[in-house]
Amino acid sequence: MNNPVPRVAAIHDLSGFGRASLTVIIPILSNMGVQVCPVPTAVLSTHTGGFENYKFIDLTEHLEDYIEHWFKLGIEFNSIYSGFLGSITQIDIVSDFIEKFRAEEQLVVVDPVMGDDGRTYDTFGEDMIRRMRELIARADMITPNLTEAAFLLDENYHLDIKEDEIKDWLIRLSDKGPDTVIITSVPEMNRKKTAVVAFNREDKRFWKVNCDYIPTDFPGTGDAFASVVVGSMLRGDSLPIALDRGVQFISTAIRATYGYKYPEREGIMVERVLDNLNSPVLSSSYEIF
Ligand code: PXL
Repeated sequence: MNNPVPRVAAIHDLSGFGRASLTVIIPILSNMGVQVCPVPTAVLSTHTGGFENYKFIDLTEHLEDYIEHWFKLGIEFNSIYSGFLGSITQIDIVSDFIEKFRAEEQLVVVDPVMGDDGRTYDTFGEDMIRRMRELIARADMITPNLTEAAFLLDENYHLDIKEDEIKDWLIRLSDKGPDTVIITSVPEMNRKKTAVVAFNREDKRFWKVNCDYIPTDFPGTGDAFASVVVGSMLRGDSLPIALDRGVQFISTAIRATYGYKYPEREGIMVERVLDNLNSPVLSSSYEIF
């Protein structure tokens, strides 16, 4: 593909306040030298994590024409990256988008945003989980958190998950289609640490990056993490280096935010740490497990 600046089609909502979805994805990827072309699935006044009575403007009925225009223009994407989706129809639209715009050497990333801490988000029901299981089959890479991985596999979410079990989950998720599976928010050492684990089907290697557990739960961190990984892969980094960059960025952003008495629902102070995206990755971080 002949794009001097790598180009990603980002299929996500735009939540006006609270730092989630497109409001974190665009600055992160732009800062990493990637052109973001949003397919805005919905416009919300805020994200749904901790705000009530938010305004939700569903754009589903407009998406077909929006996407058709891009198709007629012959736009080529180095990556297709989807996240929070509002309905079964939207899951189907992502699936069709992938089919339409599939190209050689392209990275299709599905972040199966469905819930956290063992629960689904307000808008996510059993029928959507079933459809999400089908969508991930079309992806090259998926980035569920531990809760979403459990939903995708119809397993019990539990915090005392052992190494053998998480390896089994990684393999079973990749058996569903994606070459690379990354699971975030995996508790380690009685919750003193949190790990990101990954498996690549091609070389059959398992990777792990640990970070200190901070007792907080900022919305939008999954979007920020997946964006850094996408940006890093598009820059040509290896999978474990992309994981390192993602974890390093999120840890720095959480630390930058946590020190203030700041409402969790407003998310991590991405603006304070964007510069870190272009600093060298710390050595001796990732490990094989
Ligand atoms: O960060 C995930 C996300 C994206 N979009 C909306 C959300 C959430 C999580 O709460 O509510 C609208």
